[in-house]
Amino acid sequence: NANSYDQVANNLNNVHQERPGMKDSLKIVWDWSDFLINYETYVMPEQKNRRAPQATTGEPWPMPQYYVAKANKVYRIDKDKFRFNIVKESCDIIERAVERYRDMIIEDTIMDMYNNLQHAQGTSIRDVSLKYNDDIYVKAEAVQVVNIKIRRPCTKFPNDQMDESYDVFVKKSGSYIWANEVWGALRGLETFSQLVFRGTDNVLYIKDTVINDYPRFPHRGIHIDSSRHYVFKEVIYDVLEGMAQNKMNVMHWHIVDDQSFPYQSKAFPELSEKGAYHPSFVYTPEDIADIIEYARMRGIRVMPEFDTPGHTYSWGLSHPEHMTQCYQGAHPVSGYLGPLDPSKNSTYRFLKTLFNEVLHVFPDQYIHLGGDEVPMTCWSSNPDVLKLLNQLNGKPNEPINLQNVDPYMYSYDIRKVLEYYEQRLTQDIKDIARNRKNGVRMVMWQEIMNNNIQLPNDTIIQIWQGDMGDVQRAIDMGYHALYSTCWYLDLIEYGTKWPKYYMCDPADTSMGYQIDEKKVLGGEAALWAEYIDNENLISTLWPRASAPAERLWSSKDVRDVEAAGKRLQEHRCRMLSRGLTVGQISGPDYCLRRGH
Ligand code: CP6
Repeated sequence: NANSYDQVANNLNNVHQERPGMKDSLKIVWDWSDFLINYETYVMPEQKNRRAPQATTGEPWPMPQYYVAKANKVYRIDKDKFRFNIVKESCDIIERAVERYRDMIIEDTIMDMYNNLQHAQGTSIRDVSLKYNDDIYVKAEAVQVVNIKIRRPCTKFPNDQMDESYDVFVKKSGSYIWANEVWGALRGLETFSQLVFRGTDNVLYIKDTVINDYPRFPHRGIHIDSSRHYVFKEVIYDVLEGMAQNKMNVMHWHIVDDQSFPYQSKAFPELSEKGAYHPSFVYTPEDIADIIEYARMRGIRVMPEFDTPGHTYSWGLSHPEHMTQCYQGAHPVSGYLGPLDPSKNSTYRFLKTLFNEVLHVFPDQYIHLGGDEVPMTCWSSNPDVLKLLNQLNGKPNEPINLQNVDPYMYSYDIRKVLEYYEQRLTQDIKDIARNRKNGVRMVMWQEIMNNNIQLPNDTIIQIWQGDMGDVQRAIDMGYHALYSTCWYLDLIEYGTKWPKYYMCDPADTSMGYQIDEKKVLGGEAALWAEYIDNENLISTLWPRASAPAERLWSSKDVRDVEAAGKRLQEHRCRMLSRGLTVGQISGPDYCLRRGH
């Protein structure tokens, strides 16, 4: 095997030298010949009972709705001649997308190196993947041009009505991606790029394929939290790129919370001046515009969350006057400010100005208003709030009792105050949004429903603690629902957990609830960031979030964990080879595309 060893070492050196603009320091670190020797001498003999490695077979994730691929009919892709041809309805989104996908398909040098490496080992990998470059396949003419036809002119921003359906044909007579809208063309490009695989002869192949595909749910989200730890813009880009590779389409951005206020406001700059962890740990309007643009290019919406009236400690650092003063009996507790103060008109004026700005900075129709975990004990200790409560009950002159106030045992139900607050806030936001093109739709955490609060019917309730019973309840109250309970990805445990995420269904009827699937907009995988920062965000999110991604996109009856596992393994390796530092989810394994 000495020959092929030398050949590989040479190849590696060539790749190494050819990389333009490579820093000198990297050249030293990338001493591949050393790596080869180590790999052969020490690593390989020690690996016992290895699993059969997964060949790269060009299987898509998430599984398309209709998918026929002929494993015995494979076309070659000629790297030098391969191109996408936009037949019609072009725009910046599709033009830039074909460049990205062309690069992903043909310029994956890291993948080359490892495939060469593995090939030279003469291990079982060879046996698995050799079948893709032997004569058992009909190698028809090379696929050189993929024609993209979009039926309607591009719209600028993705939205909750966007048409993400597409068809892909890979045929001897030609290859096509057809879509009604540019959003479908993006999904089709992603799928096409996933169909391409690399044989051990280092040639790119694609199977003869017909796909007709569309999402099961319109809302397939990732929730990130930039308050508990500040998330760098570059890491948010990686979140978005990972979402594109998993056909997810809403980034729910929990931008501020108790711990920090990194949103830089024009109207109230003091919010981040006092509330951010550090003057540089802020999102300027330009940063936010960059992130929205990066997302738009991938057909991803950016839905901001400004969680009120609870979870607002960091707001109080610059605006204590809008916070509720908590009391102990008749006495204010110094230094203990609670949620926003619902009893003052100035609070609502402040919020109106802030949300007016936010609705300009974030063009998406949806805004998340939080409403979770409101410490109503503080409210029911405060005389002004209790006066408001008496008013709400039509007894403005009733005396208030500041001794022994139990929030749920006071003469009137303190939850009325939350209802008043949310009704007034949502009305204000509707007013602000009257001169917006598509108005506004508001999303709130499930406490709004738990507290039996009546809001406009187009409100969306996000279930994070409950099960299908709660989904059903939200629907019964007239709302739409989003499901997240089973996809709290920051709750990490030892072992292979993705099947649990995978089997969870946001419109599960097996428990006897006849959920109306049209009322379930979809779901979100939530990555709360108390224990997440820039170092582990991507590796905790991906590929774990790939499980909900397939659940939300693919047909309800795609539920075979074992079959999914094989595709997921390839998908994980693919994300890795495309530069995302994805984590481990299924025990000992390795990728053909990188030394992992
Ligand atoms: N922050 C905010 C949080 C959580 C919520 N809201 C949360 C609660 C429980 C778990 C994870 C996260 N950290 N603002 C609840 C929606 Cl397990």
